[in-house]
Amino acid sequence: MSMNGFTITPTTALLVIDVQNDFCPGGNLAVEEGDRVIPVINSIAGRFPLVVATRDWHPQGHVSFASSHPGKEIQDTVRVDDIEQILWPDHCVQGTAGAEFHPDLDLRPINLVLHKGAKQGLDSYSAFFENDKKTETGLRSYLGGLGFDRVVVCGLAADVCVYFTAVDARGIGFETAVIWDATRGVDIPAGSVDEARRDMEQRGAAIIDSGDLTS
Ligand code: VGL
Ligand code: ZN
Repeated sequence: MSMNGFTITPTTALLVIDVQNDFCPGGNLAVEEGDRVIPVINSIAGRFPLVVATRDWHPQGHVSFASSHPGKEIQDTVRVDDIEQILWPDHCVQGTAGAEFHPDLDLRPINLVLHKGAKQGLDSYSAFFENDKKTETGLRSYLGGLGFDRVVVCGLAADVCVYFTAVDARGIGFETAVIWDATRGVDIPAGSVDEARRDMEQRGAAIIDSGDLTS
């Protein structure tokens, strides 16, 4: 339970992060209970005036794949262009079934689908900035151009892409909430989800439940 609420105003967008087969049970980078976020997201998306969904969208041989770094294993880290990169199993490869949205996600309320992580040598956890923290995805301009100044973040994973999206949203001045019952985390190392939650709160993101959204 949270004690917070968050109002869906005419300038509040929903950001649905990476609800893709590879992050759900049975996928290549499965998040425990990842599919449990879907009914929650489906039940709230229609209440928002704007919905943006992201897809992690990596080329084969992507810098974030352990398989691209001979001798390295999953969860090892490498430094590439001065950026610390955690290594993952091959996941969300462009055009594969694992990169598709989970079939239960209702696509009808989605206004924009943003593909991220498509550069061979640069990962993108956040929906706003690639992992160099400089290269924009275009989402800031898209939302700002339409007059949106508030975002509600949900999806996968709580301690990776949801986390970095919420942190960047705060960093560029968006009023921000994260829907805790509409996210699940990787939680490697154990405790990462709690730590991400605390850090998002400290940066001024509201951590709420879907039931706390008011219109
Ligand atoms: C993600 C690990 C690697 C995510 C993406 O969507 O949270 N996690 N790539
Ligand atoms: Zn990825």
